Amino acid sequence: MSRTSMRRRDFMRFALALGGNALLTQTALAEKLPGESVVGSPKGRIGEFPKGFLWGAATAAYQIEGATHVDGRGESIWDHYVGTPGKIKGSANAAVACDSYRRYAEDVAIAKRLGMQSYRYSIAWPRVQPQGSGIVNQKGLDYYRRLTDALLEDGIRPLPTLYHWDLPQPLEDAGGWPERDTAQRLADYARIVVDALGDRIDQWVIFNEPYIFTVLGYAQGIHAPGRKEPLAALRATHVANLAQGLVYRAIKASRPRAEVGSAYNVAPVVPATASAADRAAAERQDKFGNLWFVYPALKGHYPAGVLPSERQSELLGFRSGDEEIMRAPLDFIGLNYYSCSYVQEDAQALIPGLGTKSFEPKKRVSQEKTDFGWDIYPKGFYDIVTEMAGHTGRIPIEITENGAAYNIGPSADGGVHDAKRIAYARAHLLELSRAIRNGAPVRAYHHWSLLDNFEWSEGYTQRFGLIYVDFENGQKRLPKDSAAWYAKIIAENKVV
Ligand code: IFM
Repeated sequence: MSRTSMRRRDFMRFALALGGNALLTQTALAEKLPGESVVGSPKGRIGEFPKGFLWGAATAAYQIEGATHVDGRGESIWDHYVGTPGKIKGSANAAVACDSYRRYAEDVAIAKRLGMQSYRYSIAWPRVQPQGSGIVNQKGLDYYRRLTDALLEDGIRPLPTLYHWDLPQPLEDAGGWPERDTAQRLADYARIVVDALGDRIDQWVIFNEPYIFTVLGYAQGIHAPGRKEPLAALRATHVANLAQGLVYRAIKASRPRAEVGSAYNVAPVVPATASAADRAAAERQDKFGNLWFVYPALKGHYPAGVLPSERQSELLGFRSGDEEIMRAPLDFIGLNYYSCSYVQEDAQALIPGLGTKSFEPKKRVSQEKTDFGWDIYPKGFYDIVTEMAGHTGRIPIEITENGAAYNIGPSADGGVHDAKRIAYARAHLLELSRAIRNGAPVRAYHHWSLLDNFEWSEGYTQRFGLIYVDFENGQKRLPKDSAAWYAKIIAENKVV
């Protein structure tokens, strides 16, 4: 690494440690502010963010890189799944996606131009370990080193996620996430990555949305690997929790000073009707959807009242000693917020959240929807960040994703006028600033996403990017109006 980038990296570390109360790590807090609670910006005005707040954007390897058969990358469950007819809209695949494996320098340059201070990306396990165990593919590690160094050169904090859903297919062939051994495989891979790149990365995210890849992948069957096995899904949630603890310790063993977090999809849960049964279902779903991967890490146990207590161990495949394995005293918590979720009691399902019965809520929180059909509910952002901070206390929070799909293309004047995305982000940032003012220790915000990209089962039909990507014409990038607007927010550290 060049001396310049070292200096910039030291600066980023300094900024993270000293940029305001909300940026202090737990250790720093213990040293510097005994007994004082972490607060965001109690005196700030709504719409203003604390000094040192980090602004950035997020992406994920499978959604942007392409090059799925290049430089020794192995097959992932998503490569396998997209090959199954009828699974992905438009029969799309991610073989090229945004072509970021080749164009990463251009993407980093865009992030820099917009003034971003943090970039969340993910590392593809099958690029690093094509079989999911054993042989390491040096070319894969080299790619992430190049990407990370490009960010550091531009003074942007690298925030890699170790697992954003691309399980190596050989591990699925051996049972996948319901299989206990997968937890140790992830920890081994994490150790390889952190040993290789830990000299230049200070913060690591273990998982992206463990609820989604276990429940949608193994119970609902609408994400890879496409299994509809609710009991296997429950076991998968437990194995993911074991993995979270093992990976936490693998990272700390390699780099004791690294900060380790995980990114959770969170949503206020709204009962489909006012009936007692639906309200009880919503309460259970709040614990399952929002806390199922947080409690094991921070407290060493599952939230009570989700599974029947006398059957919980059997249903999860929980063994004595697992309490300690799952523990991961995370240094920061990542939250991804898009909308609320609705829940109806489902007598057929073990947990309402594992059910697949469709229903229409009696009353929606909002009549306005994004192009994906998700209710626009900015107040839910305030509510859930506040609720989660109530559970996680003084641990710093990073918003690891927030954004909206609006499928707006270039106009005749050549611009992409996505005023709707600006309105969505503005309303959500105002609510976030309110949550910070109310004491939530939030230190960073990452917009999802930097680029339009491969939106999983939706293929390329949902555009979340600040940058338009022309998938028909060589993946050309075109900044949308929202990109210019976001650059102003970053420059002024407040909502404009
Ligand atoms: O694209 C996804 C991302 O991979 C995980 N969080 C939600 C985004 C929008 O659906």
